[in-house]
Amino acid sequence: MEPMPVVASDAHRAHDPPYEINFGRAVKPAWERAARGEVLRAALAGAGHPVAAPAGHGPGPLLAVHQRALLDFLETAWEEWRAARGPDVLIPDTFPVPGLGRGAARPPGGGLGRPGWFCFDTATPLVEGSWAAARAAADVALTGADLVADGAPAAYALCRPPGHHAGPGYYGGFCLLNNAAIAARALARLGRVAVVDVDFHHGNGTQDVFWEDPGVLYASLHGDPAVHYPYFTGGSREAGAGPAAGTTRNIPLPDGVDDDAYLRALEGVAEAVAAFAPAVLVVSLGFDTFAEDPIGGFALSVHAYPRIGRLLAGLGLPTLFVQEGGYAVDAIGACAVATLAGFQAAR
Ligand code: SP5
Ligand code: ZN
Repeated sequence: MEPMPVVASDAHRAHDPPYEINFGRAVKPAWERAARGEVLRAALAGAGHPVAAPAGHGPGPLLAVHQRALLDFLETAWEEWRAARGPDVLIPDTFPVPGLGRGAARPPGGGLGRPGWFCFDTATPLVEGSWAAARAAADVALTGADLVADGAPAAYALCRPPGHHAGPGYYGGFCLLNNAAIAARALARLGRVAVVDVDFHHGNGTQDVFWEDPGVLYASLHGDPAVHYPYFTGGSREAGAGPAAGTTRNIPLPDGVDDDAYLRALEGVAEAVAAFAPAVLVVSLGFDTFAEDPIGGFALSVHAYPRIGRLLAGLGLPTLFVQEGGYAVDAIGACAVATLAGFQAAR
């Protein structure tokens, strides 16, 4: 079998914020840094995966997921911020919590106050190259989706910045555009789509995008939001709404879960996917489940990843892997290679 194709762009390198803010403290270097993309690419290329550049897909597929106001903001944010004499890292100063400003008819006009309307945390800094990187990451996911739609059994989209925390009208959680959601919407032309999210964190953005979409199943295993980011979403009672009630599945897991416990939970997700009978599978693939990850709370060993790949391959679906988190920079290359190897060995 031919090694799974990888899609990657160099544009991610220009999104390399010097720090982020966690709990009021500067984290330097930022967890989500350019080295992650370089490490993943080198490991996959070294393992024999062919690496292709993305094709531009224009704004259409982005607008199928995100509000124009968010896209316009992200495109112009840097220029506006600098024109208003903002410092060399764009992090919001003020957030409009319910009761403060959301009742206003529109976001504040250009300037230093605007970012808080669109961004929901302090850990997602923008720098000059962030928009170009985010656009390229979405194109990477869309190009991977095209490969799968054109008959490849599977493809891996090396997206950076990641995407699953970005929602229709907001960004945060290191994510600017929701690459997996954008790809899943594009793949909906093939029929029903399942999105399985194995990043350590709940993909609040992806859940939000598909909350009322009965054609897309969103299923996520993640650290308990009672104690982990993004805190406000990912509870097991959140299941979708209207015609899509039941097409969102959240399985929070306790800290310290090991390979066997995790794989058992993923087996349950696979059963839900099979019951949904999708035409295609999108995997939001994070390696922050790894025991040594600096911000995750699980205890997976490297041996979990080929098992995850094998289990997902067992669904027998055309599959697009979309890279999300994973911050143990020395380990994520091996995790990625192992996941894809496990998947391919089972096919
Ligand atoms: C895509 C993705 O994985 N986004 C995650 C965003 C998490 N941002 C907040 C990080 C908070 C770090 N808390 C550190 C706890 C260390 N024990
Ligand atoms: Zn994560």
